[in-house]
Amino acid sequence: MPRLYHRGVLFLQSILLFSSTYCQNLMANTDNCCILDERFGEYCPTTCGVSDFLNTYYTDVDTDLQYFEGLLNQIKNETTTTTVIVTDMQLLGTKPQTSPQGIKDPTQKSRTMLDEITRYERTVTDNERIIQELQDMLNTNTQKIVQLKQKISVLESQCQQPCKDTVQIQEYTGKDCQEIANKGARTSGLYYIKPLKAKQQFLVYCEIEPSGSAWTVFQRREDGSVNFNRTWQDYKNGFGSVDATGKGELWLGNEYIHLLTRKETILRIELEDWSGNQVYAEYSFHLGSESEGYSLNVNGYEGSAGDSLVEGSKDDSQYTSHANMKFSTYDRDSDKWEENCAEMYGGGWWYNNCQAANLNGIYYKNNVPYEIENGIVWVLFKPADYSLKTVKMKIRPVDTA
Ligand SMILES: [Ca+2]
Repeated sequence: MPRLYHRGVLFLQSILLFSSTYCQNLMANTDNCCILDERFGEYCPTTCGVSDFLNTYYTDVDTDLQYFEGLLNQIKNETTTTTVIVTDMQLLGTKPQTSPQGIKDPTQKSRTMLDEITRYERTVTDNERIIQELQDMLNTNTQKIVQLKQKISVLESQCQQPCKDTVQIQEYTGKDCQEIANKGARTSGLYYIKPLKAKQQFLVYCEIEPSGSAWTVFQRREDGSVNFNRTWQDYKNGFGSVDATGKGELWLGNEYIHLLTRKETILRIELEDWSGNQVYAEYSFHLGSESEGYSLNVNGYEGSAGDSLVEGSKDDSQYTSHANMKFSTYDRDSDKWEENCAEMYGGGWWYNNCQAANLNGIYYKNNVPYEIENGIVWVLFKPADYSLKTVKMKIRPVDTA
Protein backbone atom coordinates (compact mmCIF):
# COMPACT_ATOMS: atom_id res chain seq x y z
CA MET A 1 0.00 0.00 0.00
CA PRO A 2 2.78 2.65 0.79
CA ARG A 3 4.50 1.85 -2.48
CA LEU A 4 1.27 2.49 -4.35
CA TYR A 5 0.77 5.71 -2.48
CA HIS A 6 4.28 7.04 -3.40
CA ARG A 7 3.82 6.06 -6.98
CA GLY A 8 0.55 8.03 -7.05
CA VAL A 9 2.19 11.11 -5.51
CA LEU A 10 5.17 11.06 -7.94
CA PHE A 11 2.74 10.71 -10.81
CA LEU A 12 0.74 13.76 -9.72
CA GLN A 13 3.91 15.76 -9.10
CA SER A 14 5.24 15.06 -12.56
CA ILE A 15 1.96 16.21 -14.07
CA LEU A 16 2.01 19.39 -12.03
CA LEU A 17 5.60 20.25 -13.04
CA PHE A 18 4.77 19.83 -16.69
CA SER A 19 1.58 21.86 -16.38
CA SER A 20 3.15 24.78 -14.48
CA THR A 21 5.54 25.64 -17.30
CA TYR A 22 2.97 25.21 -19.94
CA CYS A 23 -0.04 26.98 -18.45
CA GLN A 24 1.41 29.87 -16.24
CA ASN A 25 0.44 32.72 -18.66
CA LEU A 26 -2.82 31.27 -19.81
CA MET A 27 -6.32 31.71 -18.62
CA ALA A 28 -7.45 28.35 -17.42
CA ASN A 29 -10.03 26.65 -19.60
CA THR A 30 -10.72 23.16 -20.75
CA ASP A 31 -8.55 23.66 -23.83
CA ASN A 32 -5.35 24.91 -22.23
CA CYS A 33 -5.41 23.63 -18.71
CA CYS A 34 -4.62 20.07 -17.94
CA ILE A 35 -5.88 20.24 -14.44
CA LEU A 36 -8.97 22.34 -14.38
CA ASP A 37 -10.45 22.38 -11.00
CA GLU A 38 -12.48 25.22 -9.50
CA ARG A 39 -10.70 24.71 -6.27
CA PHE A 40 -7.65 26.21 -7.99
CA GLY A 41 -9.52 29.35 -8.98
CA GLU A 42 -9.56 30.85 -12.47
CA TYR A 43 -5.95 29.97 -13.22
CA CYS A 44 -3.96 26.95 -13.80
CA PRO A 45 -2.51 25.83 -10.46
CA THR A 46 1.06 26.63 -9.62
CA THR A 47 3.39 24.23 -7.78
CA CYS A 48 2.63 26.02 -4.58
CA GLY A 49 -1.01 25.89 -5.35
CA VAL A 50 -0.82 22.21 -5.97
CA SER A 51 1.21 21.74 -2.83
CA ASP A 52 -1.35 23.64 -0.86
CA PHE A 53 -4.00 21.68 -2.60
CA LEU A 54 -2.24 18.42 -1.74
CA ASN A 55 -1.86 19.48 1.85
CA THR A 56 -5.51 20.40 1.91
CA TYR A 57 -6.72 17.27 0.25
CA TYR A 58 -3.95 14.89 1.15
CA THR A 59 -5.96 13.12 3.78
CA ASP A 60 -8.97 12.71 1.55
CA VAL A 61 -6.84 11.58 -1.38
CA ASP A 62 -4.97 9.15 0.81
CA THR A 63 -8.23 7.81 2.02
CA ASP A 64 -9.46 7.53 -1.56
CA LEU A 65 -6.26 5.82 -2.58
CA GLN A 66 -6.54 3.37 0.26
CA TYR A 67 -10.10 2.79 -0.75
CA PHE A 68 -9.08 2.23 -4.36
CA GLU A 69 -6.29 -0.04 -3.28
CA GLY A 70 -8.78 -1.99 -1.22
CA LEU A 71 -10.99 -2.15 -4.27
CA LEU A 72 -8.02 -3.31 -6.36
CA ASN A 73 -7.22 -6.02 -3.86
CA GLN A 74 -10.83 -7.04 -3.81
CA ILE A 75 -10.86 -7.04 -7.62
CA LYS A 76 -7.63 -9.00 -7.57
CA ASN A 77 -9.08 -11.54 -5.16
CA GLU A 78 -12.26 -11.79 -7.17
CA THR A 79 -10.14 -12.12 -10.33
CA THR A 80 -8.25 -14.98 -8.72
CA THR A 81 -11.52 -16.57 -7.66
CA THR A 82 -12.91 -16.01 -11.15
CA THR A 83 -9.77 -17.56 -12.66
CA VAL A 84 -10.19 -20.58 -10.44
CA ILE A 85 -13.85 -20.83 -11.41
CA VAL A 86 -12.98 -20.43 -15.10
CA THR A 87 -10.32 -23.11 -14.74
CA ASP A 88 -12.80 -25.33 -13.04
CA MET A 89 -15.32 -24.61 -15.76
CA GLN A 90 -12.71 -25.36 -18.38
CA LEU A 91 -11.97 -28.57 -16.61
CA LEU A 92 -15.66 -29.22 -16.53
CA GLY A 93 -15.68 -28.35 -20.21
CA THR A 94 -13.28 -31.12 -20.84
CA LYS A 95 -15.36 -33.64 -18.91
CA PRO A 96 -17.94 -34.09 -21.66
CA GLN A 97 -15.33 -36.30 -23.29
CA THR A 98 -15.88 -38.75 -20.51
CA SER A 99 -19.49 -38.00 -19.63
CA PRO A 100 -20.99 -39.43 -22.87
CA GLN A 101 -19.56 -42.72 -21.81
CA GLY A 102 -21.31 -42.26 -18.50
CA ILE A 103 -24.50 -41.46 -20.39
CA LYS A 104 -23.90 -44.08 -23.02
CA ASP A 105 -23.89 -46.93 -20.52
CA PRO A 106 -27.32 -46.21 -19.09
CA THR A 107 -28.67 -45.64 -22.63
CA GLN A 108 -27.21 -48.90 -23.76
CA LYS A 109 -28.56 -50.55 -20.67
CA SER A 110 -32.02 -49.17 -21.26
CA ARG A 111 -31.92 -50.27 -24.92
CA THR A 112 -30.81 -53.69 -23.82
CA MET A 113 -33.62 -53.75 -21.30
CA LEU A 114 -36.10 -52.74 -24.02
CA ASP A 115 -34.78 -55.50 -26.25
CA GLU A 116 -35.10 -57.92 -23.36
CA ILE A 117 -38.64 -56.79 -22.72
CA THR A 118 -39.53 -57.16 -26.42
CA ARG A 119 -37.97 -60.59 -26.51
CA TYR A 120 -39.71 -61.56 -23.33
CA GLU A 121 -43.06 -60.38 -24.73
CA ARG A 122 -42.43 -62.41 -27.87
CA THR A 123 -41.55 -65.44 -25.78
CA VAL A 124 -44.70 -64.98 -23.76
CA THR A 125 -46.74 -64.80 -26.99
CA ASP A 126 -45.05 -67.90 -28.35
CA ASN A 127 -45.58 -69.76 -25.11
CA GLU A 128 -49.22 -68.79 -25.08
CA ARG A 129 -49.59 -70.20 -28.60
CA ILE A 130 -47.77 -73.41 -27.59
CA ILE A 131 -49.92 -73.70 -24.51
CA GLN A 132 -53.01 -73.38 -26.72
CA GLU A 133 -51.72 -76.08 -29.05
CA LEU A 134 -50.93 -78.35 -26.14
CA GLN A 135 -54.33 -77.66 -24.71
CA ASP A 136 -55.91 -78.66 -28.04
CA MET A 137 -53.75 -81.78 -28.13
CA LEU A 138 -54.72 -82.57 -24.58
CA ASN A 139 -58.39 -82.22 -25.46
CA THR A 140 -57.96 -84.47 -28.49
CA ASN A 141 -56.07 -87.06 -26.47
CA THR A 142 -58.66 -86.89 -23.73
CA GLN A 143 -61.33 -87.66 -26.31
CA LYS A 144 -59.23 -90.51 -27.69
CA ILE A 145 -58.69 -91.86 -24.19
CA VAL A 146 -62.43 -91.78 -23.60
CA GLN A 147 -63.02 -93.62 -26.88
CA LEU A 148 -60.30 -96.17 -26.07
CA LYS A 149 -61.75 -96.72 -22.61
CA GLN A 150 -65.11 -97.38 -24.21
CA LYS A 151 -63.48 -99.87 -26.59
CA ILE A 152 -61.61 -101.49 -23.71
CA SER A 153 -64.86 -101.77 -21.84
CA VAL A 154 -66.48 -103.49 -24.83
CA LEU A 155 -63.52 -105.82 -25.28
CA GLU A 156 -63.44 -106.63 -21.56
CA SER A 157 -67.10 -107.54 -21.67
CA GLN A 158 -66.39 -109.73 -24.69
CA CYS A 159 -63.47 -111.34 -22.90
CA GLN A 160 -65.81 -112.29 -20.06
CA GLN A 161 -67.44 -114.67 -22.49
CA PRO A 162 -65.82 -118.09 -22.99
CA CYS A 163 -63.22 -118.00 -25.74
CA LYS A 164 -64.20 -119.73 -28.96
CA ASP A 165 -61.51 -120.86 -31.35
CA THR A 166 -62.77 -120.01 -34.78
CA VAL A 167 -60.64 -122.80 -36.22
CA GLN A 168 -61.47 -126.18 -34.85
CA ILE A 169 -58.48 -128.47 -34.94
CA GLN A 170 -59.16 -132.16 -34.52
CA GLU A 171 -57.48 -134.09 -31.74
CA TYR A 172 -56.24 -137.04 -33.77
CA THR A 173 -52.71 -136.92 -35.11
CA GLY A 174 -50.68 -139.26 -37.30
CA LYS A 175 -48.12 -139.59 -40.05
CA ASP A 176 -50.80 -138.64 -42.57
CA CYS A 177 -54.58 -138.30 -42.90
CA GLN A 178 -55.02 -142.01 -43.65
CA GLU A 179 -53.35 -142.99 -40.37
CA ILE A 180 -55.64 -140.52 -38.58
CA ALA A 181 -58.68 -142.09 -40.26
CA ASN A 182 -57.34 -145.51 -39.37
CA LYS A 183 -57.30 -144.37 -35.72
CA GLY A 184 -61.02 -143.78 -35.95
CA ALA A 185 -61.41 -140.22 -37.14
CA ARG A 186 -64.39 -139.82 -39.46
CA THR A 187 -64.71 -136.05 -39.60
CA SER A 188 -63.11 -134.09 -42.39
CA GLY A 189 -61.25 -131.10 -41.05
CA LEU A 190 -57.90 -129.71 -39.90
CA TYR A 191 -55.46 -132.14 -38.34
CA TYR A 192 -51.82 -132.06 -37.35
CA ILE A 193 -49.73 -134.67 -39.12
CA LYS A 194 -46.05 -135.56 -38.92
CA PRO A 195 -44.81 -137.76 -41.76
CA LEU A 196 -41.65 -139.82 -41.33
CA LYS A 197 -38.54 -137.66 -41.58
CA ALA A 198 -40.60 -134.50 -41.08
CA LYS A 199 -38.84 -132.13 -38.68
CA GLN A 200 -42.10 -131.05 -37.09
CA GLN A 201 -45.82 -131.55 -37.34
CA PHE A 202 -47.89 -129.33 -39.60
CA LEU A 203 -51.55 -128.59 -40.16
CA VAL A 204 -53.41 -130.13 -43.10
CA TYR A 205 -57.00 -130.52 -44.24
CA CYS A 206 -58.01 -134.19 -44.17
CA GLU A 207 -60.88 -135.21 -46.37
CA ILE A 208 -62.15 -138.42 -44.84
CA GLU A 209 -64.64 -140.53 -46.76
CA PRO A 210 -67.26 -142.65 -45.01
CA SER A 211 -65.37 -145.71 -46.21
CA GLY A 212 -62.36 -144.64 -44.19
CA SER A 213 -60.19 -143.51 -47.08
CA ALA A 214 -58.54 -140.21 -46.17
CA TRP A 215 -57.10 -137.63 -48.52
CA THR A 216 -54.58 -134.97 -47.62
CA VAL A 217 -55.40 -131.80 -49.59
CA PHE A 218 -52.26 -130.05 -50.85
CA GLN A 219 -53.70 -127.61 -53.41
CA ARG A 220 -56.92 -125.61 -53.55
CA ARG A 221 -58.18 -122.87 -55.89
CA GLU A 222 -61.64 -121.44 -55.62
CA ASP A 223 -61.77 -117.63 -55.70
CA GLY A 224 -58.38 -116.14 -56.53
CA SER A 225 -57.92 -114.85 -52.99
CA VAL A 226 -54.32 -116.11 -52.84
CA ASN A 227 -51.54 -115.12 -55.23
CA PHE A 228 -49.91 -118.20 -56.77
CA ASN A 229 -47.27 -116.34 -58.76
CA ARG A 230 -44.57 -116.99 -56.17
CA THR A 231 -40.96 -117.89 -55.54
CA TRP A 232 -39.24 -121.22 -55.21
CA GLN A 233 -39.07 -120.85 -51.43
CA ASP A 234 -42.79 -120.09 -51.21
CA TYR A 235 -43.64 -123.19 -53.19
CA LYS A 236 -41.18 -125.21 -51.13
CA ASN A 237 -42.63 -124.20 -47.75
CA GLY A 238 -46.22 -123.58 -48.79
CA PHE A 239 -48.59 -120.61 -48.66
CA GLY A 240 -52.27 -119.84 -48.21
CA SER A 241 -54.63 -121.85 -46.03
CA VAL A 242 -57.98 -123.56 -45.81
CA ASP A 243 -60.41 -123.45 -42.91
CA ALA A 244 -62.00 -126.28 -40.96
CA THR A 245 -64.54 -126.80 -43.77
CA GLY A 246 -61.84 -127.01 -46.41
CA LYS A 247 -62.62 -123.57 -47.86
CA GLY A 248 -59.74 -121.38 -48.93
CA GLU A 249 -56.74 -121.46 -51.24
CA LEU A 250 -53.38 -123.03 -50.54
CA TRP A 251 -50.27 -124.83 -51.70
CA LEU A 252 -49.18 -127.12 -48.88
CA GLY A 253 -45.54 -126.96 -49.87
CA ASN A 254 -43.31 -129.12 -52.08
CA GLU A 255 -41.24 -130.31 -49.15
CA TYR A 256 -44.34 -131.63 -47.33
CA ILE A 257 -45.74 -133.16 -50.52
CA HIS A 258 -42.41 -134.89 -51.04
CA LEU A 259 -42.47 -136.30 -47.50
CA LEU A 260 -46.09 -137.46 -47.91
CA THR A 261 -45.39 -139.29 -51.18
CA ARG A 262 -42.29 -141.25 -50.23
CA LYS A 263 -44.43 -144.37 -50.20
CA GLU A 264 -46.81 -145.37 -52.99
CA THR A 265 -49.43 -142.68 -53.26
CA ILE A 266 -52.55 -141.82 -55.27
CA LEU A 267 -52.96 -138.30 -56.58
CA ARG A 268 -56.52 -137.14 -57.23
CA ILE A 269 -57.21 -133.91 -59.11
CA GLU A 270 -60.76 -132.50 -59.09
CA LEU A 271 -61.74 -129.76 -61.53
CA GLU A 272 -64.85 -127.65 -62.04
CA ASP A 273 -65.64 -125.24 -64.84
CA TRP A 274 -67.79 -122.11 -64.65
CA SER A 275 -70.84 -124.08 -65.70
CA GLY A 276 -70.61 -126.45 -62.73
CA ASN A 277 -69.19 -129.38 -64.70
CA GLN A 278 -66.91 -131.50 -62.53
CA VAL A 279 -64.21 -133.90 -63.67
CA TYR A 280 -61.32 -135.71 -62.03
CA ALA A 281 -58.00 -137.36 -62.79
CA GLU A 282 -56.10 -139.87 -60.65
CA TYR A 283 -52.49 -140.98 -60.90
CA SER A 284 -49.98 -142.99 -59.10
CA PHE A 285 -47.84 -140.21 -57.74
CA HIS A 286 -44.51 -139.38 -56.18
CA LEU A 287 -42.81 -136.03 -55.83
CA GLY A 288 -39.03 -135.97 -55.89
CA SER A 289 -36.89 -134.31 -53.28
CA GLU A 290 -35.61 -130.77 -53.56
CA SER A 291 -32.28 -132.08 -54.85
CA GLU A 292 -34.29 -133.78 -57.60
CA GLY A 293 -35.98 -130.50 -58.36
CA TYR A 294 -39.27 -131.73 -56.85
CA SER A 295 -39.73 -133.67 -60.05
CA LEU A 296 -43.19 -134.99 -60.96
CA ASN A 297 -43.54 -138.76 -61.11
CA VAL A 298 -47.01 -139.68 -62.37
CA ASN A 299 -48.50 -142.62 -64.26
CA GLY A 300 -51.53 -144.85 -64.39
CA TYR A 301 -54.10 -142.23 -65.27
CA GLU A 302 -57.73 -142.83 -64.41
CA GLY A 303 -60.55 -140.32 -64.60
CA SER A 304 -62.87 -138.10 -66.62
CA ALA A 305 -60.72 -135.02 -67.09
CA GLY A 306 -58.26 -136.45 -69.60
CA ASP A 307 -54.59 -137.18 -68.99
CA SER A 308 -53.14 -133.74 -69.36
CA LEU A 309 -50.25 -134.50 -67.01
CA VAL A 310 -48.72 -137.40 -68.93
CA GLU A 311 -50.19 -137.14 -72.41
CA GLY A 312 -50.10 -133.41 -72.37
CA SER A 313 -52.11 -131.96 -75.19
CA LYS A 314 -51.69 -135.26 -77.11
CA ASP A 315 -50.64 -133.71 -80.45
CA ASP A 316 -47.37 -132.41 -79.02
CA SER A 317 -47.00 -134.35 -75.81
CA GLN A 318 -43.22 -134.25 -75.97
CA TYR A 319 -43.45 -130.51 -75.43
CA THR A 320 -46.45 -130.45 -73.11
CA SER A 321 -46.29 -133.59 -70.96
CA HIS A 322 -45.49 -132.84 -67.33
CA ALA A 323 -44.36 -136.32 -66.43
CA ASN A 324 -40.82 -136.30 -65.00
CA MET A 325 -40.55 -132.55 -65.29
CA LYS A 326 -38.79 -130.63 -62.57
CA PHE A 327 -40.71 -127.97 -60.71
CA SER A 328 -40.14 -124.41 -61.98
CA THR A 329 -40.88 -121.03 -60.51
CA TYR A 330 -40.23 -117.62 -62.04
CA ASP A 331 -37.07 -117.42 -59.95
CA ARG A 332 -35.92 -120.99 -60.72
CA ASP A 333 -36.33 -122.02 -64.34
CA SER A 334 -36.05 -125.80 -64.82
CA ASP A 335 -38.33 -126.04 -67.84
CA LYS A 336 -37.52 -127.19 -71.41
CA TRP A 337 -38.11 -123.83 -73.02
CA GLU A 338 -35.36 -121.38 -73.84
CA GLU A 339 -37.44 -118.79 -72.05
CA ASN A 340 -39.15 -118.91 -68.64
CA CYS A 341 -42.48 -120.77 -68.61
CA ALA A 342 -43.30 -119.91 -64.99
CA GLU A 343 -42.73 -116.24 -65.71
CA MET A 344 -44.91 -116.45 -68.80
CA TYR A 345 -47.72 -118.59 -67.37
CA GLY A 346 -48.00 -117.15 -63.90
CA GLY A 347 -47.32 -119.93 -61.38
CA GLY A 348 -45.00 -122.64 -60.10
CA TRP A 349 -45.49 -125.91 -62.00
CA TRP A 350 -43.80 -128.85 -63.67
CA TYR A 351 -43.40 -126.96 -66.92
CA ASN A 352 -42.13 -128.65 -70.06
CA ASN A 353 -42.16 -126.41 -73.16
CA CYS A 354 -44.46 -125.32 -71.62
CA GLN A 355 -47.76 -126.99 -70.55
CA ALA A 356 -50.99 -128.86 -71.06
CA ALA A 357 -52.03 -128.28 -67.46
CA ASN A 358 -51.46 -125.12 -65.43
CA LEU A 359 -53.40 -125.53 -62.22
CA ASN A 360 -51.30 -122.92 -60.35
CA GLY A 361 -51.88 -120.29 -63.05
CA ILE A 362 -53.53 -116.90 -62.75
CA TYR A 363 -57.09 -117.00 -61.41
CA TYR A 364 -59.52 -115.34 -63.82
CA LYS A 365 -62.92 -114.79 -62.23
CA ASN A 366 -65.79 -115.88 -64.47
CA ASN A 367 -63.23 -116.98 -67.04
CA VAL A 368 -62.62 -113.44 -68.21
CA PRO A 369 -60.96 -113.85 -71.65
CA TYR A 370 -57.21 -113.61 -71.60
CA GLU A 371 -54.58 -113.75 -74.32
CA ILE A 372 -51.53 -115.67 -73.20
CA GLU A 373 -53.21 -118.81 -71.79
CA ASN A 374 -51.76 -118.27 -68.33
CA GLY A 375 -55.00 -119.11 -66.47
CA ILE A 376 -55.94 -122.32 -64.64
CA VAL A 377 -55.77 -124.70 -67.55
CA TRP A 378 -56.42 -128.40 -68.20
CA VAL A 379 -56.41 -128.65 -71.96
CA LEU A 380 -58.02 -132.10 -72.19
CA PHE A 381 -61.02 -130.75 -70.24
CA LYS A 382 -61.23 -127.17 -71.56
CA PRO A 383 -59.28 -125.29 -74.23
CA ALA A 384 -56.04 -123.56 -73.28
CA ASP A 385 -57.79 -120.18 -73.23
CA TYR A 386 -60.31 -121.37 -70.64
CA SER A 387 -59.50 -120.74 -67.01
CA LEU A 388 -61.26 -123.09 -64.58
CA LYS A 389 -63.34 -122.15 -61.56
CA THR A 390 -62.16 -124.60 -58.87
CA VAL A 391 -59.30 -127.02 -58.45
CA LYS A 392 -58.42 -129.45 -55.69
CA MET A 393 -55.31 -131.65 -55.57
CA LYS A 394 -55.11 -134.28 -52.86
CA ILE A 395 -53.21 -137.47 -52.06
CA ARG A 396 -53.62 -140.64 -50.09
CA PRO A 397 -51.46 -143.74 -49.75
CA VAL A 398 -52.29 -146.68 -51.96
CA ASP A 399 -52.16 -148.91 -48.93
CA THR A 400 -54.90 -147.58 -46.65
CA ALA A 401 -54.29 -150.15 -43.97
CA1 LIG B 1 -36.49 -122.12 -69.57
